[in-house]
Amino acid sequence: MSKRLITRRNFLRGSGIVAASTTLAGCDQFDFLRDRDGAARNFLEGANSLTYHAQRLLLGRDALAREYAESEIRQGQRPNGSRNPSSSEYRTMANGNFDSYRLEIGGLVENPVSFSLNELRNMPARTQITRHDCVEGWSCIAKWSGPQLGPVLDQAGVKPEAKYVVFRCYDSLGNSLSGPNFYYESCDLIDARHPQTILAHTLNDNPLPVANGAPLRVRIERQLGYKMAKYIRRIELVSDFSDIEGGHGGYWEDRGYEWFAGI
Ligand SMILES: Nc1nc2c(c(=O)[nH]1)N[C@H]1C(S)=C(S)[C@@H](COP(=O)(O)O)O[C@H]1N2
Ligand SMILES: [Mo]
Repeated sequence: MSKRLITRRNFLRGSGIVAASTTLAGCDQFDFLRDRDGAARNFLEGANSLTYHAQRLLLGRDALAREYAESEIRQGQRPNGSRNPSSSEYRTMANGNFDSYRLEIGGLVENPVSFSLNELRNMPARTQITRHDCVEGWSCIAKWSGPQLGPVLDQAGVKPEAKYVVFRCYDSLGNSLSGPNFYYESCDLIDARHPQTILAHTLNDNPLPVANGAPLRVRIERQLGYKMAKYIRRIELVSDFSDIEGGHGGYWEDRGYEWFAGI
């Protein structure tokens, strides 16, 4: 079958899901999705698990995202979403050049651990030039470096019952009655252990800027931009994310985006 294998878009066209994904492309067209029990939402959730299983089947677990040449980096990584978290905890840390930063790893692990930025910088790193695709319809090619997530998780010892990796961030987008809506994301252990899934501390050969998620953000190269949590505070291994925040596995997922945003 090789290259004539069904592309995602053709597959979706064939299954009649394209109309729905097109609506999803514009962020301001989201309001109807806030109704959790709406027919549209149930339809999309059905489509989500369909694309998840179909893509896992079509792509296989190890398919690599395309990597580019240095000459294809045309501009800096365009910042999107939060660009400058305002919490005093984050501000203090940023003012001190992130010396006090510690990445915590907890949840379903044998030994909860934490790492300083120096420790993370001294771990063996992977460098990759990849294309970031935002759901809003723009792309950017950039060079990212940092340790692969898999070996970092292994230092904590992932328990067999763990299924998902949750990234908890320092920034919040708006507030609800229970306080700030902190950004968070999640992926399964297949994506977490994918060779191109890295905890990036370096962007285009410089320390990751605040606008792009300093001091640490994840790259999950076969997924859309919103999966790539910036400003990571803590990583949690879980067996289920239904009791975390809105229960859909991510800040944007709680507001209607697909959890599996494979590209
Ligand atoms: N913590 C956090 N991570 C985030 C976001 C955000 O607002 N907060 N925005 C997401 C979206 S929609 C995109 S496209 C990318 C943008 O990354 P960039 O600013 O490096 O381009 O980060 C993603 N990760
Ligand atoms: Mo995005």
